[in-house]
This record gives sequence, structure tokens and C-alpha cells, in this order.
Amino acid sequence: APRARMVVANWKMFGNLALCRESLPRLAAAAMESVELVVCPPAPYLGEVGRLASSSGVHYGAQDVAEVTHGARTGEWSADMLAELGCRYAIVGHSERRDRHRECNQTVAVKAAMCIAAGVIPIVCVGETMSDRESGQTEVVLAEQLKAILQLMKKNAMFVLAYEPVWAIGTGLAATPEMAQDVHAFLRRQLALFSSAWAESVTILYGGSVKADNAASLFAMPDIDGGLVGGASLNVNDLLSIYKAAH
Ligand code: G2H
Repeated sequence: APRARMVVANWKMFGNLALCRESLPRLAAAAMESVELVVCPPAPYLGEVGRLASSSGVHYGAQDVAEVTHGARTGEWSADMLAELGCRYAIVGHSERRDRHRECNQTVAVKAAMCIAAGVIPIVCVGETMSDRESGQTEVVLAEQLKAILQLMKKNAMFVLAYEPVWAIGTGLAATPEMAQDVHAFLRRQLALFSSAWAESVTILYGGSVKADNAASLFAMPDIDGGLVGGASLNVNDLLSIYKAAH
């Protein structure tokens, strides 16, 4: 089967109940089987998004998950809790968490493994900083980020990879389609070291200033299977344009 294409809305810490109630019915009306549409709202809205998405084609997920199954962890939630709420996905290792919450590659890998054990598909984010890129370290950094994940991942585990160059996040400065394609092809070659059939089946999303006007050219590249969309996902019209561009 060809690998899944998808557009994932990462609301980050934006939105409210009104946005859930306005956007979900419109997304539900637009969702088609050919490309998955996924909404990752702030965790307090997952219940409401789940109710609104039920029996529609829209999937939903969290923006993070704990690295343990349970415990005295104020302010955290487990992969099992997400599974119970019907989350199909959880984003892990977003650069905002790596940066602000000091999440290292090992932590991100454990979080991904927690998701897989609970039946939640992790959307694992990797990406280099501008200084990594300028010093020619992009591939070294990405290989390092991926290595930790692959060591913990059961072979053939369902996961989604998201390439998010840190310098492109929220800056309006997206990678060019060619730049992103080069990295996506590199990431797929790294996955192929593990298993080549599996590498072909893994969805690799691009994230970082995806907008309605650059989505189509990014998604046209052979190894870019969709997008992880932050800012533009808060506007339902923009998100729907981006979703259409993935077809
Ligand atoms: C990258 C992306 C979504 P934005 O973080 O994860 O955000 O589209 O706002 O750059």
C-alpha cells in the first residue's frame, strides 16, 4: 500500500472552545480518505475535539505525552490516557519542547515508544537549527536525532516523521521545496538502513511556515508526504487550502 499522506494541524497554545466548535464541523465536511486530516489542539480541548470529530474522517492527537506510563507527574498525561480519549496521534519532540523543556533525543525516543505501546501513533519531530545548517552539520544532527528513535522503535512500528527545520518554525521563512526534499530523501535513506520496505511506508511530513501559498509546491516533492502546520492551521480556510494542496 502506498504510504499515508496527511496534514496535521498543530494549534500549539492557541485557540479556544469557539475555534473547536467552528472548525471541526468544517474539517469533518472536507475530510477525505485519500489524505488524513489531523487536529492537535491544546490538551484541555481534546475531549471536545474528540466529541466533535466522532464518526467523521477527522483524526486528532495531542502535542506531547509523558515518558512514563503513570506516576506523580503533575501537569503531565500518559499515552494510555490519550488512547482512551480516542487520539490516533501524539506529536513528540517538537523543537519547542526540545528547546523550552530541555527534551533530549533519548527522552523523545522514550515518548515515542510509550505511544507505540499504547496504540497511539507518534509524530516524531526532528530538525536542525540555523547554526547547524551553516556549519554543515544538518545531516549529522538529523541522523543523531533519528538514531535514538530507531533504537527504541520496534521494527515496522507505525510512526510518522516530521522534518521541521528550527529556523523555519513560525518565521514565515519556509524551506524551499528542493531543500526540504533533499532532507526528506536523506531521512528516508536513514530509515532504509533499518529496513528498506519499512522506510518506503513511513510518512514524512514537512513543518515550518507551511502556508496556503507554499503548500502545493512542498507537497509535490516525492518524499514529502504532507505537512505539520502551526500558525496557518488556526485559520480554517487556510488549513482547508493546505489540506486540498496535499491531494
Ligand atoms: C512548526 C510548525 C508546526 P509553523 O513548528 O509544528 O509551526 O507552521 O507556525 O511554523
